[in-house]
Amino acid sequence: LDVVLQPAPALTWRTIGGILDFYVFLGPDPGSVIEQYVEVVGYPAMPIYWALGYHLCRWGYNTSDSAWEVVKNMRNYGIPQDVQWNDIDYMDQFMDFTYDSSKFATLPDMVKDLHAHDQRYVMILDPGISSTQPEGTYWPFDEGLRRQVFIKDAEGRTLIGKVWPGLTAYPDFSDAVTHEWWYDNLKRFHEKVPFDGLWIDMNEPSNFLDGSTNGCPSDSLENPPYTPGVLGGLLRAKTLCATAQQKQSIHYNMHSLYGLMEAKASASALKRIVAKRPFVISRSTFPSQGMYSGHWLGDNRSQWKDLYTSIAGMLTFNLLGIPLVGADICGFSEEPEEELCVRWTQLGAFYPFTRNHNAIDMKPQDPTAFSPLARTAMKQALLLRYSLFPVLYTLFHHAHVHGHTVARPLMFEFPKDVKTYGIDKQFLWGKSLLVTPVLDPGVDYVDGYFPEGLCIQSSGEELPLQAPLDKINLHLREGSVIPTQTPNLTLWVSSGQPLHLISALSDDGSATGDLFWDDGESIDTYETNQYTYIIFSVAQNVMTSQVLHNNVEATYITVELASFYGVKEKPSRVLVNSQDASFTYRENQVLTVADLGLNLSQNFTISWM
Ligand code: MIG
Repeated sequence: LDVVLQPAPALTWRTIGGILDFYVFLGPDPGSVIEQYVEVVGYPAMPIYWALGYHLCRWGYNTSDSAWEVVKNMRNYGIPQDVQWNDIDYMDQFMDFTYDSSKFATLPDMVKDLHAHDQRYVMILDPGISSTQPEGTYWPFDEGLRRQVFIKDAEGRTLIGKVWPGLTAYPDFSDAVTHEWWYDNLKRFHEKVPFDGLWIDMNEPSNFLDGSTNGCPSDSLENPPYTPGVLGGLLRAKTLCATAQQKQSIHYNMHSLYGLMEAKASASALKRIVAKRPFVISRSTFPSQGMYSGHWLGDNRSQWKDLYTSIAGMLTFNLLGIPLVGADICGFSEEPEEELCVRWTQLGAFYPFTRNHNAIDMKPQDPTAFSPLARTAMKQALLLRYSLFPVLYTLFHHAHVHGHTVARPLMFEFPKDVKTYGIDKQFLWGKSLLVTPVLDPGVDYVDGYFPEGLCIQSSGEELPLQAPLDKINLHLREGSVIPTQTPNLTLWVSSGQPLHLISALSDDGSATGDLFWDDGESIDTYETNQYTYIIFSVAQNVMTSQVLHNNVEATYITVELASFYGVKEKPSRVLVNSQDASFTYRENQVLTVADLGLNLSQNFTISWM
């Protein structure tokens, strides 16, 4: 299909097939439109906790040792990293479910070491299965043939295309038999390399040939009366023949669903293998994708304009019910200057899915590859993200249960302020955190728009903000409470730290916030009542923590510190659960109460007079 945006406020929608379901979502506000849409297509999965940590990847680690070296350097510099990835380099001749036993001989050891440090491992899989190995030497193909899992051409022969391993067959994920075969392959490989998540690429599906080794038949499906504006001007260009046969229908009708169905097979296999929430990141997506996977925005460049457009990309996928999304930090192709990579890591620290990824033959661009100054700035940005983990995790809970956006356009929170409609250089996390990244080279300030009520003194104005190279501007909206934690090198460690509650009081002295908490990895904790949910509210000099739902898992963390911004007069007494407590008050209207030692699973109050 193609969709054309007209100069008038109108879209022209041209599709050449499929079953068309039309819905009109009435809102009335933008956030409600998205909730209604997500209710139809399916709520996004609750991510496993480490999905929200920092991911490092590249194409062109020549050996497992070179990837491992980066992991060790990250640890030595104290830079947070939850997940190490591998691209197609790890495979034996680019074949799925294999690894190169010479260059990647130490891969199992690296994975063991990652696990010993509470870190995780994710590797790439492409759908194309090598079809040219001697019989009996490559189980995925032999077994796939035996079970008839591959897409067939119009004449019923296995359709052969070409991708990284050479000639390949394509699994038909519209068939349940294929899901079982995919699971068996993953399980066998997991016994050799105990991976934690999957990166599924090339699933448009992508083909270096047009159609197949035999081209495609010439008929009205292959050459419809109208061809949408697709790459190459032909339906078969760099993909499979429209006439190819899948279990549920011809490829003509199934094409756009390939990535969705592969994600579904991958998520369900992972669930069975690791018995935890599956982590899958997919290049191709379709409505409902958020139920099975997240998404990265594909091949970008190490350029300032790609840094800027990544914000719109991230926000768009949040509107589509796929909130676990991010662009390749520091850019995929080309090589970033250090300043760009610092600014990108700062913005990337606020992508819901935060991964630095790089193309083959480009020089390293992970944080350890840069000067101490740049490295430190990147580390600060990532520590800031890790300190906000309770906020981010709670936002994903609301995405999962209500269809809320995680990264959110300003207009969602301020739909009456028309000045917010065109803003694509700033965004929010949920309703209360405003991110204003630097998107230009050579500056140490950035202009930000502050709608009325976003900041204590703003009446809706543009303000210049200081932004030296080691800072990203983050503003907490008045009237909100956020839970934070002392960051650490992994989310496993930092998510066990005590909470620090930060309240930004509105002019009338009120604020609210919440926290969703569970063990971070079990499947369906919300659905099976294995979670804790807490509401924080401040009004008339009293903060109340109210436990609305309680489960034992959350009791191991405590609330250590509470700070209140916008307390207009110095209190004479502070009471914690009616007991006098010591406190500090600063002239900039900040009241801090430390050493609280409060049990998170019990209601408490902090009041001042
Ligand atoms: O033909 O696996 O978008 O992230 O590094 C290129 C190699 C295949 C495309 C992905 C990119 C990945 C690359 N892949």
